[in-house]
Amino acid sequence: MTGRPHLLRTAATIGVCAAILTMSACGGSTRAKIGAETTALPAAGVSLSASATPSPADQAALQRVVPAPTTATAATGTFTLTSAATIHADPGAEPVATELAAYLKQQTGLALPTTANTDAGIRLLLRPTGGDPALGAEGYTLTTTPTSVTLTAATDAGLFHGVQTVRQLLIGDKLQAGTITDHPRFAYRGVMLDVARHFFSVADVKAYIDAAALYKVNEFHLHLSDDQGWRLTVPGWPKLAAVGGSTQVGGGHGGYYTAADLKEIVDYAASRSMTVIPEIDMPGHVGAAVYAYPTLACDGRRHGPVTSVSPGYDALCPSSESTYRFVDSAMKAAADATPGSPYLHLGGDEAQALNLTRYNAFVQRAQNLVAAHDRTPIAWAEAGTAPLLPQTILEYWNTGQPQPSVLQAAAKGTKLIMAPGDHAYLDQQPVADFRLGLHWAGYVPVSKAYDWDPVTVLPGVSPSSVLGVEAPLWTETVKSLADAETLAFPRLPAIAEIGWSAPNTHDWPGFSHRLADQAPLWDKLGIAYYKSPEVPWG
Ligand code: TNX
Repeated sequence: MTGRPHLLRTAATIGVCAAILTMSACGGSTRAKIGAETTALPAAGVSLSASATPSPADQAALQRVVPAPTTATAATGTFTLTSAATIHADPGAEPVATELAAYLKQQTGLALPTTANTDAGIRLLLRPTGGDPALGAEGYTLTTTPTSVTLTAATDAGLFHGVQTVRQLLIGDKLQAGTITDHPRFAYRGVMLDVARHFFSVADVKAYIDAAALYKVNEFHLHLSDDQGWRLTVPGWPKLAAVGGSTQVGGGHGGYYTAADLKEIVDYAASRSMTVIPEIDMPGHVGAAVYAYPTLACDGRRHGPVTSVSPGYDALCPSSESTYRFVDSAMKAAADATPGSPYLHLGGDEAQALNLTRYNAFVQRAQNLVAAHDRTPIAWAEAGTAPLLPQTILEYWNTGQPQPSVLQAAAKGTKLIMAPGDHAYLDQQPVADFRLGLHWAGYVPVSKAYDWDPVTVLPGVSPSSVLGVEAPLWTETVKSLADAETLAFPRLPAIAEIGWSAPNTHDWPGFSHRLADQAPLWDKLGIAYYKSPEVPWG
C-alpha cells in the first residue's frame, strides 16, 4: 500500500470534515472538505440563511463521482430532469450533446432534444480560450443549480468527461446542485483488451469501450496478435487473418477484424474521446503468424495452431530481410486502420526464443518502421534493453524490482506507462479460486488495484517520466463480454481513478463508498461485476 498520500490527506482534511459533516457523509474526501470550506466562507455581500448551507446529504450526493474530481462544492437544492428539458450545444459540441441525450435516454427513458437556444436547461459550452486554463485540454467545469446544468470545457473531450460526471451524479431524475471543477492527473489513461487469446465481436469491443468511457479513460489499447490468434487483415499477407485468425485458446473458431470493422471500433472510440492504439506483438508471441507463414521463423518449420494458454516459443527471424517486409506491412495495416492515434504498440514482451543481441536488433528496426508510419512506438518494458528512439515509450508490466534497463532508459528521458501486474492487471484473480483469471502476480483485490501511486511504484523513476497508467485485460480465461466485465469491474474504475485523480483525494474508505454508489448504474447498463466483499454495496 502506498501509505504516504493517504496519511497526508487524512491529516489535512479530517478536522474540517469532522467539524462540519459526519464522517460517513464526508467519506474522508477532499471534495467534502472543499465544500465545507466554501460554505464556511460566503462571498462578500452574500448572506447565508440556514437553508442556504448545504447539508451533509447534499455533500454526499455530490461525492458520488469516480474518478474523484479535483474540487466539488455542493450547494443547496437539486436540478430535476423532466421531459421539458432541452440540451444546448455550442457549435462544435453537437456530437457530445447527442451522446449526452443518448445516455440520458438510456438512464431515464427521457428523449431530450438538442437546441441552439442557450436558455436550455442543460448547456454544453465550448470555451477554447476563455475558460479556465488550469483545466487543460481534458478538464471541465460542471455547475448545477435548481434550474440549469452547465458544462464548460475547452474541448469536446473535456465536455465528454463532464458528461460522464453528470451520468454518475444523476439519482433517478435528480442532480445535486453545486460546482465541480475537474482535470486529469495523467495524460495517458488506458485500458487494454486482448482480443487474440479469445476473439471479441465488434459489438463486445464497443460495449467494453463504453464501460471504460464512464471512468474518463482516454486510450484503448487493442492487443491484436498473439500466439493464439491474429486479428487484423494485412494487405499482401492474406493468410494472417484467414489462417492465423482461425484459432484461439481452447481451439475455438477465433475471428478477425476487417478494415471496416476496425473503422467502426475507431469511430466509436472517438465518439467517446478515446483513441485506439493497435498492438502487433513481436518478435515473440507470434505463434499465429508463424502458423500462417512458417518462414517468418528462422527454422521455417510448419507447426499446428497454438491453443494452449502457455506462451509459445516462436519468434520472428531477426536476421531475415523478409521479416522486416512482414513487419512493415503489419505496422502499415495497423496504422492505416487506426487513424487518430499517435501511438502504435510493437509488443516486445517475452521473446524467449531470441538471445539479447538478436532481440535488441529486432526492436531497434521495428521501432524505426513504426516511426516511418508516423506513430510513436510503445513497447513492453523488456524493450528497454535495446537502443530506443527518443520518443519510444515503455509500458511497465512487471512486479517487484524494475529491470535496470527500464531505470536507465527512464533516466535518459524515456516515458513510461505504468501497468504493474500486481495492481493494474485485470486478469489477475481478485481472490483465490475465482472463476476467471490467473494469479502469477498474486491476487489483486479491489483495494490493491486502488492502493498504488504511479510515480512511486517504481523506485528510482522520477515522476516526470510517468506518462500515465493502463489496466490490461488478458483473455486466456475470458470467453465473453460478461467474463471481461466481471474481471474489470470494480477494479477498472479503481485504476482509472489512479490515472485521473489528484493524489490528495486518495482514500480507500471514501473510494469504496463511491464505488458502491456506482453499482445501480452498472445494473441499469447491464455491466457485469464482481461483488467484492471489500466494497460496502448497498
Ligand atoms: C504476461 S504482460 C504477458 C501476456 C499474458 C499475461 C497474463 C505481458 C506483456 N505478457 O502475454 O497474457 O502475462 O497475465
